Amino acid sequence: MAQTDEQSLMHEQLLDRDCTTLSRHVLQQVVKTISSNGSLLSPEAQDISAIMNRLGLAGKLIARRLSRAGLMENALGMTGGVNVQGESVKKMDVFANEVFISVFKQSGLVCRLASEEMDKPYYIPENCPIGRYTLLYDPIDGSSNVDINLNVGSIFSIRQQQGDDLDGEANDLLQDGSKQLAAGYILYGPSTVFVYSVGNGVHSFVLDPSLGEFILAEENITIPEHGPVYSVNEGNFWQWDDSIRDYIRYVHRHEGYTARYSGALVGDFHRILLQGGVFLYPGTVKKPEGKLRLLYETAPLAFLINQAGGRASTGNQDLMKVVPEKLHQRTPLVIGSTEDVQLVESFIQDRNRRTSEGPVAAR
Ligand code: P6P
Repeated sequence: MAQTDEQSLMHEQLLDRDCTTLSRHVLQQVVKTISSNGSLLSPEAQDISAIMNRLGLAGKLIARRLSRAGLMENALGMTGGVNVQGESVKKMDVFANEVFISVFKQSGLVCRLASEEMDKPYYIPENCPIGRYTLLYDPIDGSSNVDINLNVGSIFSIRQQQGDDLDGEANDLLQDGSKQLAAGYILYGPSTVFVYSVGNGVHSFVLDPSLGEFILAEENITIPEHGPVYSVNEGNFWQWDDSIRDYIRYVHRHEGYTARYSGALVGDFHRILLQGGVFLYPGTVKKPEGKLRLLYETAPLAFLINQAGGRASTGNQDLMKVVPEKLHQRTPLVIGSTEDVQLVESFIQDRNRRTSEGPVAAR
């Protein structure tokens, strides 16, 4: 039976959507970014698109392993080792870390990789004369969720090498978040979602396993000004500053707030990006600088949230302005809807003010 015009239009639209793959979209975006603010020099536009495509391949390889891990020998559980963070290393952490390294070998794109799982940056010498890019990444964020089949993610940030790094210390990476060319994450959940920005909006893609392609799901994602969710590990309540406790008491006592916390930053962030609200990982007595790492966790997410119209801070400072002193530096994190982040900051500023004014004189 002949298709109606409406049916053929719908099929054409569906086909066009299925053809909006990650690599095609990134190329369109980086061309737009060049024309808007010239943040990417035209010869590098193709590079960023190719790098993003390789990151998509890494995501597919990790998603495939995660989907079968429960049936495979030696895929789950601990390695018995401890990483540079002092955290127990899971077999999936090691696998995912190696995936990112492998997809960039012979790519001619990425010269250095800096990872949560490696004390020092990993160099791919054959790429260095050609590709001046550094990939900073957390290969599996939230790995405590892996063995119980809950969502985990990978977080990435792309920077351009500055200078010749002759001492192999990659000290040129110790710059603020504005030096990021691109950032994003891969969320391994009921579906595998790839979210990225090259400085021209935030865009999400869903992996279509039947095509083996990430297909555009949502363009120019904008976070709501305010949302009901606050996402924090309240088990740390007694380790927080009074200002954070004051904020938590406020949301406990006021209508319209609900707690959601998965133990995996990428999933908690993704919920807030789409529905609004705030994620917090404040400093604690044991970790005054917080737990999350700046260069490959909080700075990439700050890049994204700014592109989505939200806000990210340490509680006291715009997170994109933090200059790290070391590769694995940690920062406190308050990130999400502008109104909700500013509410948290207001409790911190109020406490700072009262502390600076000293004890109230007896009247
Ligand atoms: P806690 C996972 O280990 C992680 O780095 C983030 O993904 C997550 O948000 C946080 O740590 C959870 O830490 O101390 O609440 O278990």
